[in-house]
Amino acid sequence: MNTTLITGVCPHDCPDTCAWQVTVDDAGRALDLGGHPDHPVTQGRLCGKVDRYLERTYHPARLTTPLRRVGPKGSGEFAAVGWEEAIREIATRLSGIIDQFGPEAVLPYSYAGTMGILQGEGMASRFFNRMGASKLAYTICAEAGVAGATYTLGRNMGMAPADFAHAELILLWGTNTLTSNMHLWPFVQQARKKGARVLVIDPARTRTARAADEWIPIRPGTDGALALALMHVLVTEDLIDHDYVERYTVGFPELAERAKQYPPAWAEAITGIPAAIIRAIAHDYAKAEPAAIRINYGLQRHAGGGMAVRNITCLPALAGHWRHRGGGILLSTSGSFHLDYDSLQRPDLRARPARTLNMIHLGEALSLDPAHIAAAHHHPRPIDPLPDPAAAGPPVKALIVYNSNPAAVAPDQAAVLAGLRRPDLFTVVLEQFQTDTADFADYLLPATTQLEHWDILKPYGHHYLALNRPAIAPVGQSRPNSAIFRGLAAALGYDDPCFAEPDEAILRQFVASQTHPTLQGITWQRLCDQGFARLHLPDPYLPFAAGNFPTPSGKCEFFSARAQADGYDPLPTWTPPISLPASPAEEEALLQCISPPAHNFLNSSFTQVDRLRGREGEPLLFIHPQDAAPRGIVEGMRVCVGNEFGEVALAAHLSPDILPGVMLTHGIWWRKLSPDGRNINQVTPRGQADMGGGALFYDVRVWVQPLQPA
Ligand SMILES: Nc1nc2c(c(=O)[nH]1)N[C@H]1C(S)=C(S)[C@@H](COP(=O)(O)OP(=O)(O)OC[C@H]3O[C@@H](n4cnc5c(=O)[nH]c(N)nc54)[C@H](O)[C@@H]3O)O[C@H]1N2
Ligand SMILES: Nc1nc2c(c(=O)[nH]1)N[C@H]1C(S)=C(S)[C@@H](COP(=O)(O)OP(=O)(O)OC[C@H]3O[C@@H](n4cnc5c(=O)[nH]c(N)nc54)[C@H](O)[C@@H]3O)O[C@H]1N2
Ligand code: SF4
Ligand SMILES: [Mo]
Repeated sequence: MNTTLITGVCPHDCPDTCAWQVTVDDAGRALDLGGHPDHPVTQGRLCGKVDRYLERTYHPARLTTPLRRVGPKGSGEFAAVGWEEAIREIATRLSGIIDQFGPEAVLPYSYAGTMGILQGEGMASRFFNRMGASKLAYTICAEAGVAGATYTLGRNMGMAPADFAHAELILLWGTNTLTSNMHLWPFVQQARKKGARVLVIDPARTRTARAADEWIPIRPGTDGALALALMHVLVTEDLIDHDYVERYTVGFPELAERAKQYPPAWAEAITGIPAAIIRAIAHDYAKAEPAAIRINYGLQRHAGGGMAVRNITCLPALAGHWRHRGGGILLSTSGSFHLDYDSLQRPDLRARPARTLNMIHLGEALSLDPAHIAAAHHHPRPIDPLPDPAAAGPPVKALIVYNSNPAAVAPDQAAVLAGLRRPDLFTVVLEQFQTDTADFADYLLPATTQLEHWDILKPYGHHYLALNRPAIAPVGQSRPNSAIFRGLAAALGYDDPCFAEPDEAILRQFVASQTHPTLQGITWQRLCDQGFARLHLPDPYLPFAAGNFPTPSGKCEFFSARAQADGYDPLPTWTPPISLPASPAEEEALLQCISPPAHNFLNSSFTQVDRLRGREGEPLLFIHPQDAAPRGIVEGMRVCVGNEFGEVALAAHLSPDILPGVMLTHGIWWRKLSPDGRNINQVTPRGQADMGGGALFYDVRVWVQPLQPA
């Protein structure tokens, strides 16, 4: 039997963006999938989830035909319908809504089911721009931290992952590397072979913490305080790289004064980390030649998440670590890519401005109460006003969901579900599977997987752009998102030639249209030949070794005039989370609840793959024995977790690996695969982080009690 090898790339929302190779037989069936051996970050290995990608692609529950709702809203009862009919009927409904309520009554809702530039916000943006639909602020994951990092560094950019191999000290801070960024780990191990120490700062002793040299347990949402105390020690004990600070930073005198207010003893009371340990970390950090920090988005899902990242990103400049290979910080590499999306997304097709609704306020956005709709308007900074309810715009009458599963992943779940249940809301879902959200669709349209369509992927954990070629024909009647939006555009009479362009041509044109020097030499031909290409950056890449911060001042901004103009303290400061207990009584009654990624799922994707769900078992509550005992909770018991937003049932697992006062459950289970048909986003709150309009997924206060007598 002849087989061919086709190069592609993992589409999932993960910093690693692995290149893969698919083995396809003569009959066009994919037989095997593996990590690309030549990709310097993938290094021939995929994670345990995507190793199973063929099981997902050929899953018996894949959606293979368009479906029209036949049962009540939310029942998930559908009947097959032809593509032509489905597209025609959807276009008719949308036209009616636009005629009556205006195009802003249509809300697209999407996230990173695929991070592809085309199947993500490529053709979809063209379509919604031309329509004039409401815009969506993509805040569900990273925006607080992005804003915080940007005030300090100028862009959300940092070290190359491979350079972690050259560090003497590595702080894995709010990141479960072995679970959510496993391709960084080999570089961490290389550093350790040369003697580096690895500390993990996390409320939980994760598998990464167990594999590291030391676990530094920290109370959720208090990383900003830890960073201030580290700065205090660096400043008061003069562990500063004065030459670096003088040449390449602004605001050091003000920062030094500020940091003096935050001694380790102050931070001990907030973070739970003993002052002596904070002092020791500061000394080790200053002495290392150099030290590297990996922060991930876990630590900014809090009310003070933006400021926490702002504070932490000041550290490498104070100690001068940016000078050296292996020194600095990595939150994301996104800001190193200077891709121009205009020719792809065509903002020029929008005839007039439209409101922007924040995706984490979906529940409020779907309300019919103008006050709630007003509250859903994107207002990322203190200076951004909320509109008067009378000016909030029309109710959302049509919701078009693609690349996301908001019924499971969005906070304030009860409000989201109430919105999705509205009989007058017209909901279209583009999906590969019948997710929790798909159950609420009026039309459910089958989408292709990454094996079946073209795309280009921009990673956020390294510097290699990658091309994905389709390896097999679409399964069943499924179509790429691009084709579905093309069809809807035609049915609505959108006749701009851009709606007729085929996928491959769009991508080819996208590559050709890039002009930024970092993209120099990345051609369509090269992507076709090699599958991936490194940005045109020096090798090794030390972005801030000699300053060159892309801030307004060109320096690392300890003092940020831009932050001040946006309504923030211009200096690093302490912004507490909302979940810290306010009194001893609260401390006794309530726990802080965090719900970080499960090892075997990717957000809510892969929960339907039996083998992976089997490995996770069931939705668990990790609780310290010290917190379990007074509540009468024993191992394996069913417990109820709740607060003013909602309740969810979990199975208790008593563990010393979670800080007392904190509970942890892994996300994100489909509600319908959970014992009580709910998931942890029943308790994640309404409200937003200090910056970027980010979500508060790990800034949650809950009570926990047995569901059954002991
Ligand atoms: N296997 C797997 N991989 C994934 C994902 C997945 O669902 N599964 N999700 C992907 C996505 S969307 C993203 S955004 C990324 C990153 O996703 P992140 O949410 O950053 O996930 P983690 O890297 O697991 O980091 C979270 C870690 O931070 C800890 N943590 C929670 N609150 C705090 C805090 O206040 N302070 C500190 N110091 N630590 C805290 C948690 O216990 C956890 O160990 O991962 C991606 N990779
Ligand atoms: N409690 C809690 N909630 C969280 C988090 C948490 O840590 N705790 N993490 C948050 C974070 S960081 C994120 S990023 C969000 C993630 O939230 P989402 O981006 O919604 O991620 P998924 O749940 O993986 O859903 C993606 C969906 O897209 C579909 N999909 C994939 N590819 C395609 C395609 O090509 N076409 C179409 N039409 N569909 C496709 C998949 O089948 C899947 O159902 O969740 C957030 N929610
Ligand atoms: S999910 Fe992440 S680690 Fe797994 S294959 Fe995709 S990019 Fe690689
Ligand atoms: Mo995310």
